[in-house]
Amino acid sequence: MPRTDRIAEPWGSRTPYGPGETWPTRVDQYLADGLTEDDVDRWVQSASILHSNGDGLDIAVTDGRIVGVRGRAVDRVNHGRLGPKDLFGWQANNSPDRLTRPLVRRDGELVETDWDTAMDAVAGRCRELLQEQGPSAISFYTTGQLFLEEYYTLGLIAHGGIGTNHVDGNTRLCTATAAAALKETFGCDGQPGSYTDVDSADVIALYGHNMAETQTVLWTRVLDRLAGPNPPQVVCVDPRETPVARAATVHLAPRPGTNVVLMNALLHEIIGNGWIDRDYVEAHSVGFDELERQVRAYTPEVAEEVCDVPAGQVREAARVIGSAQRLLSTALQGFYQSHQATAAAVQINNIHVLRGMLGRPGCGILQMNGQPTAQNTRECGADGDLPAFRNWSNDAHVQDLARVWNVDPMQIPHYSPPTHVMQQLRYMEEGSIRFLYVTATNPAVSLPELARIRSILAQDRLFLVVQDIFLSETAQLADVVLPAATWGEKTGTFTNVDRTVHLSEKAVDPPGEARPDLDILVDLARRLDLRDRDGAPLVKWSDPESAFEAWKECSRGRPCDYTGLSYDKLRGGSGVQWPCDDEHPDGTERIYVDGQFWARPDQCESYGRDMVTGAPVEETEYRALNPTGRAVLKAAEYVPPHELPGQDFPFQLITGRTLYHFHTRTKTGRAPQLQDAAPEVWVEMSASDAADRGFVEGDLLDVSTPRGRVQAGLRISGIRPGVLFLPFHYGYWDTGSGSEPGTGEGRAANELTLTDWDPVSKQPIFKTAAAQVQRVAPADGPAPAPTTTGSAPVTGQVPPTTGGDDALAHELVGGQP
Ligand SMILES: Nc1nc2c(c(=O)[nH]1)N[C@H]1C(S)=C(S)[C@@H](COP(=O)(O)OP(=O)(O)OC[C@H]3O[C@@H](n4cnc5c(=O)[nH]c(N)nc54)[C@H](O)[C@@H]3O)O[C@H]1N2
Ligand SMILES: Nc1nc2c(c(=O)[nH]1)N[C@H]1C(S)=C(S)[C@@H](COP(=O)(O)OP(=O)(O)OC[C@H]3O[C@@H](n4cnc5c(=O)[nH]c(N)nc54)[C@H](O)[C@@H]3O)O[C@H]1N2
Ligand SMILES: [Mo]
Repeated sequence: MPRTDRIAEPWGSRTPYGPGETWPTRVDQYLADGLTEDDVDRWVQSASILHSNGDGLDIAVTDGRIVGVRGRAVDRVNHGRLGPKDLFGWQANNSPDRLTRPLVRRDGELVETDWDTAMDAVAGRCRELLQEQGPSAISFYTTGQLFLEEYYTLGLIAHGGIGTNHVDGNTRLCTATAAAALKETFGCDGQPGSYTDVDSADVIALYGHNMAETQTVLWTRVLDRLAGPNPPQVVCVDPRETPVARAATVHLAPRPGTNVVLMNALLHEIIGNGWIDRDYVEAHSVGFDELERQVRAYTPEVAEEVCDVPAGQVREAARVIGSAQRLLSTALQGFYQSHQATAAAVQINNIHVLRGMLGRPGCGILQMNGQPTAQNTRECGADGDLPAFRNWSNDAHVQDLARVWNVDPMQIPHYSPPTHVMQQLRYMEEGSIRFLYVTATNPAVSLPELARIRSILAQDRLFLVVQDIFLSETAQLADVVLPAATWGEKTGTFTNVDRTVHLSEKAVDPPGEARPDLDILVDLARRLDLRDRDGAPLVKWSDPESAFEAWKECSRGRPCDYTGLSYDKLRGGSGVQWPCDDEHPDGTERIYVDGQFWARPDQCESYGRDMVTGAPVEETEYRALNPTGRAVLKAAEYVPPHELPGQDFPFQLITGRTLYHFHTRTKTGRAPQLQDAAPEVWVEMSASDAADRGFVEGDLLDVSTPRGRVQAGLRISGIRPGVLFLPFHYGYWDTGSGSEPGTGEGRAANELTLTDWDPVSKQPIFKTAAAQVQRVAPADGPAPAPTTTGSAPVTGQVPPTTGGDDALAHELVGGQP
């Protein structure tokens, strides 16, 4: 049975296929400690949790412990394949330093306690503040990594029970722009396309999306198309030479923060050359004249000047996109974590509307999600929006939700937009928010400008509750820490980027006294004595399946209709795409097939926003603009980034990811194969910038911005000149030095990032800051950066990244291993 070092070969071996064919099956499997299938007691159905792809997998259980994973051959998403994080990341579940008991702060120290004491402290402080100040004192900050059932319960508690408008998720840092861009163009969140579009696309365009490293299995699908007959052409827009860039037909490497100019120039060419479907535009869109007028000034020469991309390359990319018969586009953080995030992302939608490329095989848009369950955070309203894409500024939608919840409509805050997390932080700084309940996110590493974040979270007057599985950097600042059960230890559902819903079943018991997040939230609602308008308990369920059944009712008749789904229906199969209802009992592969959108004024989730200021559009304006619910072509002019390089800070700093780690590494840092592949922070710089300064591979550099400094080993990579890249995975926590605060200070990229956001989606800017570098010490070896990825070295003798015997995983093409 073939085995592959999946650290050295993250995408595994090729199974080439041609356009319109079915992607062959390849089942990947990894079992720890030399175990074989004969040693496995049970296989339990689930899907992967360390990215948004939703790869179906089964969890191997032996003696009540997780011992490995195997891809599900039947799954529509991965056809059996798994990525390195899927194969090795589950080991964190078994880590000896999991939280096993609740902690409370006594005399400045976190000490172990029992659940009653901890939960009474949380509910008690919440009630006190509600009496003193009301709901405006209370805020919730959640994640894209819990399950649907948990978000729906959290949203109900916060909106329907406590009545606070201060509810958001780390999805604000992640996919707020995906949601915003879909709302702006189509009136509603929800991805038009399907992963199967990869199978038939003739052009695949990736905008600020390093799919090779961040959705490795989806990229494997692209690689298999590239290796087969009649391969698609690939367009990549990224300032770094990522694996995507290396595979591209055309690679545009713009200056960070200039995406809107580039997109407007592409549209200038597409419209100018008449590569548009006039009938489609006429029948199904509004706003063409304004868009045409707006892009008129953005010639390829203007793009060359602003973006520093040769005009000829812009023309070439426009020609490839403009002559595509089946165009698939994806976008992610290179577009979203930017000062004009939504303005840039909607131009991708515009290309599809102009070319009539929607609702047909190969013609998808994937305004990507990043986190595994971010779609559910948004759908269930745990990001502050109202559940099932109801419009908070439409009274009829609020009333309808109040009916579902059996509460007074006035109980549900809808007088102003939900308070996004960056605004919540301001209120905490000013002292009006005094209670923050954090679930499954680590803001002390992942939010921008960490010195400020630490000082906000550490305030005495802020009561901080952290529900996590480890004593994260954030948990260390908490007043109460609640130990959670995680994936594999609890049951629930989640939905990936292409609307595929998976069931993830409990495989093993959680460690110690850790409890599923759903249990903890239900307990909180009970202790707060939250009730509906008839005096019955507000939260009417206590197990995941009943929560799912309640959610189904909330989604009935909405775009994300789940009423045709059940746990039983999700068992054994391959994942089902919403909407799934009486009309579409097996789910729906593509939405908007007939140019019908959820955009009518009485239907839409949002009336939209001004692209430059972010001000909400009034209902009356929207009714005038789009009375019949067509796609809206939104135009946007370019505004330069707010912080530009200058004499003192001559570089532009971008931050992001590497293939082997997930976020703040609480899971991947505890998986030896992944940790060893990228053990420490590094900084990337171009060969010409390094040569100008006399730097060589491995030199220890001090990278600074007006907000802080980080020390990192230099990797000379294929990044464009003038730009630096730092991975953001490395907080204080260090596998070598324990979980003590302070041990790793000066490592986190967010020491350097700025407090600023896109005016439309409110997504913070992680991709442009002005920075400078100095050498601290000469190299004593190459930088600790992988060689297999966007950080591949372009100079020096750097040994290739490998995983050795411990990273050998089975691959069986065509079936079960
Ligand atoms: N291995 C791994 N996979 C993950 C995750 C992880 O932590 N590790 N996290 C998951 C999550 S939550 C997310 S959100 C996704 C993120 O997935 P991606 O968005 O693919 O990852 P990033 O590295 O944040 O950014 C993508 C690219 O944007 C480019 N970029 C930077 N600035 C600009 C710009 O101004 N213009 C353009 N066009 N490009 C720019 C960067 O060079 C980078 O290669 O990944 C998901 N998958
Ligand atoms: N500089 C910079 N900063 C960034 C980004 C960037 O590109 N650059 N990207 C941003 C993006 S896209 C994202 S998504 C964020 C991610 O930022 P975070 O959400 O802060 O990162 P994670 O490390 O995933 O944190 C998740 C936490 O939840 C815990 N956890 C895991 N599973 C469970 C569970 O089942 N229950 C509970 N209760 N806890 C659990 C983990 O131990 C961990 O502490 O970072 C953002 N920050
Ligand atoms: Mo994300």
